[in-house]
Amino acid sequence: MKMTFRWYGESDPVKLEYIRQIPGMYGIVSAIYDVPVGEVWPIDKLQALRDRIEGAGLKFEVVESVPTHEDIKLGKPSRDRLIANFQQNIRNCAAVGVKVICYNFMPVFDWTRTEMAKQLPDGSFTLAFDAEAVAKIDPEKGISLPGWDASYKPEELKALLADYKSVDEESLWANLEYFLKAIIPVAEEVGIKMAMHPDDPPRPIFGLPRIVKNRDDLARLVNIVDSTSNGLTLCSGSLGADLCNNIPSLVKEFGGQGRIHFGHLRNVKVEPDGTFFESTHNSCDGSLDMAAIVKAYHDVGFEGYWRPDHGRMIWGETGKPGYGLYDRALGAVYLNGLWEAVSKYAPAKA
Ligand code: DNO
Ligand code: MN
Repeated sequence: MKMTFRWYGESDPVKLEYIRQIPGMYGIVSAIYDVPVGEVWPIDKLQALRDRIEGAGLKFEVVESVPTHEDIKLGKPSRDRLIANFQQNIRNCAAVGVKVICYNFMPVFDWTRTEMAKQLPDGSFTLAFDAEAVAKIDPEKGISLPGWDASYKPEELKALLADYKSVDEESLWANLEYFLKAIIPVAEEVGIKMAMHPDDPPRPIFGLPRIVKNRDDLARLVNIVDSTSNGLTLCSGSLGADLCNNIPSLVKEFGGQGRIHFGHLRNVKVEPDGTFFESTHNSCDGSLDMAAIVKAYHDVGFEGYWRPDHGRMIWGETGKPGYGLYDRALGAVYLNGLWEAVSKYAPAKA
């Protein structure tokens, strides 16, 4: 297991030099943020990013995310040009030493929350999702969500939602299949492992289809192209927001097949109706047994990358919700501790 940390580039208030000081930190997960979605990331920008990260004593082997243009998910005629650009991005990432690319196939919205700063009894702030509040939102009347309000103009969002009216789960699967059949051979050729991030939360929202929610979806996805380059980012917090998903058994099944390349590790406190908040990483604070998850990774001999996923905002920290330094650093240290314990006392199964 190689521990990594997400970094948003020079504008990120969390400095690379601080990340370097987290014990056991191997590398940085980042992306090119100033190229429009669907366009090619220039190789010199990627080289500069790699050199900056390596200059700080860390590795740059994981990209999160190469965004998937909506026209690819919608199956529009423009997708062929956009897929060719995505293929070029895979090649360019490989050229600078990237090994894993995280991406997702969620229509319109990536992660969805109803609250960006829910205060917990200990005084910290966290991201939360209220299932009832989301059920009450009528997409026809406009969707206002914290974290997404600035992403689309109201009329853009309306047009996009109208486009998705003709896309149900099966047509989204068909569009994914078309995409995977085009990109996975390129990834294989240049030695990149593609790692699909599951839907967050793992349920349809606002009438939009979501297809990467549970064990059967993951199995269908990896079978579309039978290649280790067609793999997963197993996000414990995203999948764990559905209490029916058993994360250790998903790690055993898909990790055992060599299809998990990237683990997002975080904990969530979940109610039966799917309402949840992001807790500390520790098992005692959330609904997930993090020790069991870590042990499952160890049992399958996991050699890929991990990162602590979102953290709470603590110790007076401000900045991008979920992506402060302190709680993610505590998460990394806790996860490294669990890993050391299972490595010493529960040797990997052959
Ligand atoms: C949530 C986060 C996601 C993730 C993207 C990856 O759990 O990890 O926002 O960054 O979905 O494409
Ligand atoms: Mn995640």
